[in-house]
Amino acid sequence: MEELQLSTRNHGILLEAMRYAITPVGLHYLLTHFDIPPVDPLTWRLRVDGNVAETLSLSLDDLRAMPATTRVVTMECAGNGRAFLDPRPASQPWLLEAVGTGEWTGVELHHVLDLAGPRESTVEFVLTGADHGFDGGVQQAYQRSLTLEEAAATGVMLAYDLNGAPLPPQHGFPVRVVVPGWYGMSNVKWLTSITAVDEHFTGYQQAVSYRLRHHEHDVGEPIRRILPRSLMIPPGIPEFLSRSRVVPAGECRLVGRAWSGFAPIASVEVSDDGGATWAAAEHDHQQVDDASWIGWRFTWQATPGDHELCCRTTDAKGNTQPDRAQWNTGGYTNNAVQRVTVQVTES
Ligand SMILES: Nc1nc2c(c(=O)[nH]1)N[C@H]1C(S)=C(S)[C@@H](COP(=O)(O)O)O[C@H]1N2
Ligand SMILES: [Mo]
Repeated sequence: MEELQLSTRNHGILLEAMRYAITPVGLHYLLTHFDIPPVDPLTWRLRVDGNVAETLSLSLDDLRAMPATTRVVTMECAGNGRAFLDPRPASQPWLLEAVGTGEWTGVELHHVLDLAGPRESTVEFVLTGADHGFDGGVQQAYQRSLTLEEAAATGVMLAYDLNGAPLPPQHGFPVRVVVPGWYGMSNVKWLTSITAVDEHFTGYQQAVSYRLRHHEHDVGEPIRRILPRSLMIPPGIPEFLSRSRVVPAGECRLVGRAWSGFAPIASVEVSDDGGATWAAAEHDHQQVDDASWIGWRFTWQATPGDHELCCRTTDAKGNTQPDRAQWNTGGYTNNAVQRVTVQVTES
């Protein structure tokens, strides 16, 4: 019941929606830990405080008057692929759909930080959302931090528009953080304050959750950048209940997307025998944005019988996708290859 409750609130992209280079807003995946908080855009202010020369209180108009930037960013939840792990860590039971690509417009974070003037001793900025709840037994606002260096990177922004319109409530209205190339948890929605601090932030979503731990007492490693992944749009037509695919024999066009938060995509490969043999797919070489997925395509000669289609990608730094999932306590960063079972029928 807990997994069902979460999965009805937090929807994934429908894989066929990967046909759009920019995901229509209602098809972008969604992950909300607590409740969507009520926000009045007229009285809303972003507070910039803590270890700064000048405390700021900025309205939405103030932010919109600052230099604007637009980035096409593929966002993926760190828990994408969690449901394939065994035993399954209890949380949002994502299969492979916790991904989407948005055209985000906002003001780069460093412009706002420069206005406040962080003091020399500042090490991090704590980003706080307006939503509250309990997680791991701890009452909290949703909070994450970025180091001085991470916050100053180009492209890290406070976004107020998605796909050319104001953010909808579920994606963080009126303002959210966007950290291109990082897993979803860093993109704090419903931002209310940025606090400069002179020591590392140890809040729940930073120091307890979102760490890669191999056992309960493992201190673990923080999760940051998105590991490479490729996904195909399942070909043919589905069976309603099992979602298994039926494809007529003959030429079958496979298309999909590939992304990595580390480096540009170097290759995409396809297998029709469960990963025993692989063939190179054709992929886009021009990326609209460093942080955006690319398209790929492959012409498959579908022969009658049952097949397990797989795809995998490798980025320019040599990061690739494993055949099988690596288990960890939180069920994070499982970028194992996608497997799609298809039944090919005589045309
Ligand atoms: N304030 C706040 N920000 C948040 C979250 C949240 O629950 N509250 N969820 C995070 C997680 S885990 C993800 S994956 C992304 C999801 O963003 P989306 O719902 O716009 O797709 O938002 C992140 N930012
Ligand atoms: Mo997430």
